[in-house]
Amino acid sequence: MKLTLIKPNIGRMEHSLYVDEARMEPLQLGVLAALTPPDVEVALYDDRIESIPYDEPTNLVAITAETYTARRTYEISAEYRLRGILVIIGGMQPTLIPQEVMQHADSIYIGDAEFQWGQVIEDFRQGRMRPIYKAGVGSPQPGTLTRRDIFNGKGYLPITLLQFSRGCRFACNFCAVSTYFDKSHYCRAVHEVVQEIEAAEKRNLFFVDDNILSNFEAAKALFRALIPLKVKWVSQASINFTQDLELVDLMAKSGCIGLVVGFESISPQSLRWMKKSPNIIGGIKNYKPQLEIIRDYGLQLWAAFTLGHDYDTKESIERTLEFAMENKFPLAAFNILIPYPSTPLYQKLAAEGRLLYDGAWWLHPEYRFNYAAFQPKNMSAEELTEACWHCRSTYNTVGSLIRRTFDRRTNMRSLYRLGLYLRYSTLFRKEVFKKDGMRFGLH
Ligand code: B12
Ligand code: SF4
Repeated sequence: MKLTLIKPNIGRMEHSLYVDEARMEPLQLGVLAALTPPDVEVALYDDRIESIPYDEPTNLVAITAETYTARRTYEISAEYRLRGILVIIGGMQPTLIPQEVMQHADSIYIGDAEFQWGQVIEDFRQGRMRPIYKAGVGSPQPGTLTRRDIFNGKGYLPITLLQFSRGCRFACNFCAVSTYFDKSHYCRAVHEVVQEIEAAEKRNLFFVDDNILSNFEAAKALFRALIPLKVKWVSQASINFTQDLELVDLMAKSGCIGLVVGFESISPQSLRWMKKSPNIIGGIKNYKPQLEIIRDYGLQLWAAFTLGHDYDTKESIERTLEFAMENKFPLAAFNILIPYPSTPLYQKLAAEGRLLYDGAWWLHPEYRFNYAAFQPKNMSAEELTEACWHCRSTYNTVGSLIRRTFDRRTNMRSLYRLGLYLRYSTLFRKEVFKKDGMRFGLH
């Protein structure tokens, strides 16, 4: 039996194809391959880099789908089904909105692969694959090491993706992760993480945890185990971690060089509106002392903002940009607030009749990457789109990148740090300009 795994691209630029230059290993497909019985031949095709050989013989196709890649996923699925090959779609999108995905696949998989993927393969072999597999969510990869040989030769960034935990205990109203994991956080056995690192060839790690510091004590146990491995790692976390200096110290000692941190907004009203509780604990005036702690430890931040909440105005968005410039975050993402299906934000905007593009913006032919998909409270949708673009483009001018370079406590801390900053800030700058206004799907 042969199984073909597919990672879809988002789409294409207006006048040419889009090649993602910041592409990383698709970890979920490495996990799926590892959970597949060893007698099954596995092939991986990454639509972000290569053409999909639809006519190459295969028995079953498994596609991983997010909301942004849904449209392209359905195009790929249609091609295979036209050739009589069964397609199963799993991941974020079928878990958030199964009724839509079901229309585009022979079978859909809801939840984490760990729980029922073995059953799917068995059912396929018996010729009785079910239309829906409803699995749960839980700890990452119990007893399973990611299969990384399928990533060979694809030209991914030289960084190993892995997970210590999944989900997050907080309940931000816009967060698809909070909906997927129902506000829960699940950790993997520390010794299995260590095993995974020892098996990987590279020592630069990206823990793709949704919030690696959701549980302080669990995180400390991980960091203690990482110290002797002498790795360098980045991950994602909520800002409240600065409350526990032992945690910050262990993090730095274990090789943490940077984090994606969701600041989202500098307005207390907006933070309350979106239920971003980790940022409200102790009050927003804390950003300044919190940032001092982070800088003392030399952590290079990728600050993430979401713009368009009900208390946001054009002026508050401008102030957010100024806040980011003042703090010289090595990277900053100015994301337009996006109503992902089934999130509390989506339901609220739908109830208020404020969704644009007929609600399913991700499928609408007129929708483009980084466009506002709802009617904001204090400006028009076009003004919000424009304000976010203004932040993104201003933050990423060459002059702005140069000004941020000379930060003694972060980028200039060592040659290694400087190299990282120069490499990734220029790479992501390029992506920012390329992706804006991208079409979804290829056709
Ligand atoms: C790492 C990551 C990235 C990396 C990309 C890594 C890469 N490989 O290229 C970077 C930082 C570049 C990135 C970029 C973006 N990301 Co991102 N990213 C993630 C993150 C944190 C982890 C994904 C991951 O690898 N998880 C580990 C694997 C093992 O878990 P998994 O994907 O959940 O898969 C499990 C199950 O879902 C299931 N499963 C998955 N697929 C399949 C398929 C089958 C057949 C089966 C049976 C099961 C199955 O089994 C797996 C194992 O249990 C997720 C959060 C999340 N929890 O998903 C966000 C997330 C996927 N990203 C998101 C977004 C919005 C983006 C961006 C669009 C951001 C932006 N504005 O530019 C971009 C572009 C994404 C794209 N498709 O091109 C959103 C998507 C929301 C949605 N509703 O779809 C998420 C959910 C974050 C969030 N908080 O909302 N991202
Ligand atoms: S803290 Fe981050 S991961 Fe957790 S619910 Fe909020 S946005 Fe989602």
